[in-house]
Amino acid sequence: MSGKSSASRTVLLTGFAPFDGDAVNPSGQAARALHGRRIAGHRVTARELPVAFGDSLKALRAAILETRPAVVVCVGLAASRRAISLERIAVNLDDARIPDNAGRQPIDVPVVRAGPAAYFSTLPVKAIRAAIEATGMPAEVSQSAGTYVCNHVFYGLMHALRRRPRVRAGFVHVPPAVAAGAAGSEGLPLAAIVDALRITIATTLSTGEDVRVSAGAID
Ligand code: PCA
Repeated sequence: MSGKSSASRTVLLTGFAPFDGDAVNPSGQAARALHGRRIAGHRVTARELPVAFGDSLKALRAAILETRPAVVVCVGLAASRRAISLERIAVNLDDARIPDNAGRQPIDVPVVRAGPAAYFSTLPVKAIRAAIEATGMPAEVSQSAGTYVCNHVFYGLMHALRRRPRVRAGFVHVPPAVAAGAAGSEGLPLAAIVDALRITIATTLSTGEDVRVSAGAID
């Protein structure tokens, strides 16, 4: 391909600012660590999103327009999880347990009025899980990104790209970052989280169809 139709070589990687009283957010730190890195012939552009309903999506949409990415991976912290969580489903629901950083706390409202109930990730989540596990790190496919700002961003991302199926996109929740060498019960070292995100991007760029062990859909 050439000229205007040439495929984008940018991977947009977003993390979040700290929230809920924390001083740091490993999702933003890990994204920043990969900014400018080349992965499988693509260049990573990292952005930090505010932990705010509405504003987070405005920032994400502006970054998509600006960078015209081939792949978008949004990342957030899930404080209670201990594995890299490849999110499969974004649901059209904001239901905030705590106020966001702007003081807003939407309860039981859709992310997008009259939008579909849910979108699926278009990242190859099973192949990514296998690739991360092969390095000895814990990884899982998750069926819920919650109903807070992370799910809001995930749903808004998939909605924004609904007519651009060739731009692969999805969401990854990461556990808290712990001191190097302390992997285990409390979380993962930041370097391991960074490596898991690098593997997520590399696997997406090298995988066409996701791993499937059986087919059984009902028409
Ligand atoms: N985690 C929150 C929002 C920002 C973040 O890093 C969530 O899981 O919704």
